[in-house]
Amino acid sequence: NQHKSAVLFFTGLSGSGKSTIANLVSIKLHELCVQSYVLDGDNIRQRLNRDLGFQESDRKENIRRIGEVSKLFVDSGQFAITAFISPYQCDRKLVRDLFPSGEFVEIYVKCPIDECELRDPKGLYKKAHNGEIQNFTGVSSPYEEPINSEIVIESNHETPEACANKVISYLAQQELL
Ligand code: GGZ
Repeated sequence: NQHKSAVLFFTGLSGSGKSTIANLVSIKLHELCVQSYVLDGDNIRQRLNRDLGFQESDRKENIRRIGEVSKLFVDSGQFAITAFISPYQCDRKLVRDLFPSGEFVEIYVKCPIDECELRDPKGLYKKAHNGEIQNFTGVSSPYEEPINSEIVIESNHETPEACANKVISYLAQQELL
């Protein structure tokens, strides 16, 4: 199966649905016999990046390392699918610039913060408002809205399934599949 490889760089608030959609995309790629690997908090922040917290400099270093790891995956011929908040425009650009044009696909999972707070799957927004967690994105730490994403997904208007299909369609259209 002849296909190119790329990084699918998801960005969005906590609770926006990045991981859910990223994992669905990975399943759909597998069905198309295309190898991918999802990088997320579980396999990166708890291991390679366990020395990093959530202050600005740590988030920057988090994203920088994720960019480098993604590059290794793409070099190996696989799709790297990353699901991190990545709140700063300059860090997203830094990762983008590691790749030839067309091999970096930024996917903004756009969801109003009210909706993310309503979902609050881990109760983190509640803790952020109580002051139990500091520097929480959208509450006490900024999220710079992406301005040049290849794909914008409004996760509060579409099912995760439809969102994932949108990504697959884009890849096919760009002849990445
Ligand atoms: C934001 C935090 C924080 C703070 C813990 N701010 O919903 P989650 O739990 O599973 O996703 C969030 C995750 C964010 O880590 P990232 O590596 O994606 O962030 S960044 O790209 O900004 O480096 C949340 C949890 O970690 N979490 N504390 N203060 N999210």
